[in-house]
Amino acid sequence: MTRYESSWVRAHTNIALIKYWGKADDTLIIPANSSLSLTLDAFYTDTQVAFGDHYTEDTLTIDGIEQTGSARNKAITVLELVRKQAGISLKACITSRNHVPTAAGLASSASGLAALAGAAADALNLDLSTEQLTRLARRGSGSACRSVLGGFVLWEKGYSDDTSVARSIDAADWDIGMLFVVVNDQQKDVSSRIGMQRTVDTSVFYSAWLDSVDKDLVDMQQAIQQQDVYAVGEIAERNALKMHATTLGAVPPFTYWSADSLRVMDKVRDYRRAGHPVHFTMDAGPNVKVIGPVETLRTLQADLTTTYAPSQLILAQPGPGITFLS
Ligand code: 2P0
Repeated sequence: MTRYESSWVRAHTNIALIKYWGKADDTLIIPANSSLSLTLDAFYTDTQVAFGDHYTEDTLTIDGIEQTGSARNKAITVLELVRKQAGISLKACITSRNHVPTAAGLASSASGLAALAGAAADALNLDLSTEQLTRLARRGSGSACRSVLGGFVLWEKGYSDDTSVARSIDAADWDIGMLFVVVNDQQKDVSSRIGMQRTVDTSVFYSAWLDSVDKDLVDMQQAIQQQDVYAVGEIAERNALKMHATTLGAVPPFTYWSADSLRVMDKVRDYRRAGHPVHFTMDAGPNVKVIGPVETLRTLQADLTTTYAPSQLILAQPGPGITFLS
């Protein structure tokens, strides 16, 4: 019997401060713009992969539930790439555990595909560099390349498979955190993959997004270098609002916001008016992430317990890149 088994590999989720929104190449997952994220400690995925001649098909089990559809397909894309590199055709069994606080609804393809890239390469002893791992993770899901690394991570859009890579730009060992306000833990109606494709193809606002995102990226890098939490939040908020504006110009139009999202945004603005350096960002769903100094976020978290259950308010701090556990 032939069997190659990986270590357990852990990858944390990341939240973009400058969003990835649109692809230049759908197959290679080369983005239309560079993006920048913060890897966080609160949510992660542990994954192990085994390749063996006794497996008749590739399987992906997350928290004991066998997956079909897009989650499995993304995983198979990564498996195909490592099989090709190793020169084998063995099928694989992927076992994943998502460590996401109960009901958070934040299970992310970013941590999942990053952990899978690490584990699949490890199982076949491919000895990839960190940069190569970011490229492999990217092919599974774009944002996954940023979860290979810790702290603040820049995903250079590049112009080819070799040049579209993520790299760490700052360890984030200063006072910045994110408070996740989970207003809804249901599956979203429009997945990010479909949503960004529809926006690129049909939104009259998409060109305005592309025209301004590079400036936001330059400003953000400067704010990070200066460890200026206010500026980081301000630029992230404006960048997120522009990304979300593009969805309203798509055909058919859509939005990831709910009435609850707007209420949380108002609360953050109230806090800001009261002198607290907090801003928000949102992704392809209704949950709001508040950016600010950790103690301020703790106060906001306590305040919001009048409206939300403790399980809906999760405070995260900067987290590490992928780790080999055993
Ligand atoms: C981001 N999002 O930068 C942006 C902001 C959602 C909104 O990356 O098609 O799941 O697998 O490359 O990585 C989510 O998109 O999409 C995402 P694919 P992915 O975080």
